[in-house]
Amino acid sequence: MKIKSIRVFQHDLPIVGGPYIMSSGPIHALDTTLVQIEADNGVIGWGETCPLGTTYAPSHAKGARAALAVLAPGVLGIDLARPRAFHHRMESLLEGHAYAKAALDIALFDALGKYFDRPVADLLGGQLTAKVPSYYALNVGPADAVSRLAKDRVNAGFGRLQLKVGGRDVREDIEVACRVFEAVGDQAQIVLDANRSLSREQAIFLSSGLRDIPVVIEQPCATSEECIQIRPSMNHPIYIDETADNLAGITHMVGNGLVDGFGLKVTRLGGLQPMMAVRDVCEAANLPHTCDDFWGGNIITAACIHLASTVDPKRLAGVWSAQSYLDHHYDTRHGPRVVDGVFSVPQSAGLGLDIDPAQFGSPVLEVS
Ligand code: 0XW
Ligand code: MG
Repeated sequence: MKIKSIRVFQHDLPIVGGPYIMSSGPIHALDTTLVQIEADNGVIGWGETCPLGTTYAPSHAKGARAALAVLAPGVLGIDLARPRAFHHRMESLLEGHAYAKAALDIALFDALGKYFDRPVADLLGGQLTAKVPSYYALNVGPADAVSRLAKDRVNAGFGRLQLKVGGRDVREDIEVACRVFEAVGDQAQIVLDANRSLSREQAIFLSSGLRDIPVVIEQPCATSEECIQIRPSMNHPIYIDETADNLAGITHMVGNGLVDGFGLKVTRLGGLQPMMAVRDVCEAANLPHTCDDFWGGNIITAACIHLASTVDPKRLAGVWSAQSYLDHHYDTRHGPRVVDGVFSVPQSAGLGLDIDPAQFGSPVLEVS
């Protein structure tokens, strides 16, 4: 089953009910990239990558499409049934750009699942659960509004809330976290995600101000080293997200007991194939982690759900999806939807999506 052709599409994702506000400021719209792989037996697979703007991480939408223009011609003819050989070929073509390679990786697994008539989860070791918990990210905002939304989201079934903090006086973040805890108490796990924005001093001050409240603090500082340095001074578990960007670094942190968990993004790590290794390293050390991504539509969300279903539920910290900020599904019938705070794991072949490429207009790249 060899790759016969690859088409790449650009697609705008306006944020409804937005903007999405993190410590780095408001985000009003995103630019996603979709990849369609067609095999010589006619099987079609879809992938996606959607960086979070141009400054959140070393990735951006035009960079993804530029990388795919280098990769696509070089992977034609590759056997889709050999994901490791596929990744080796991509590594021989382009250094880095994991977030772009991930789109091809996800399309490979979608096609492979369709060929074998099995859900992608079964290609990742097999699902352990039929449903996976989602979690809700609350914008940086005033205590009244954030605590009200927190209560509403818990009432909607979310068991985990991610409070965006940073980018303002830390005392405001402490106030908001206290009010959210008052509003939801032990009905939800509360995570404070600074998205790298705090100094070590600010992070220690934040944790000290919340010493009596059971929260997780995610990526408080810009580097893993800073987060590791302050961890002994913190009153709360520390998760690493943005700087958990390669297997070797993650293995080092896990093997040396330097972190308490991870916010993991499938495309940041290069796709589902490398994410299986990260999942298994976390499992070996009994470390919790999410199965997330930067942003994206049905394809990215489905990929995260399939992977999450193969994670031991005791260690799955949740699946975040941008879907609640989007005004459309790529597949209106099968597009993943959160119901009572959980996603159902697709049981049909591949990612479980039936996507009409016409919705994305003409491809920006087509190789065969
Ligand atoms: C909440 N997310 C998974 C979505 C946004 O991309 C940020 C990210 C995070 O946890 O940092
Ligand atoms: Mg995070």
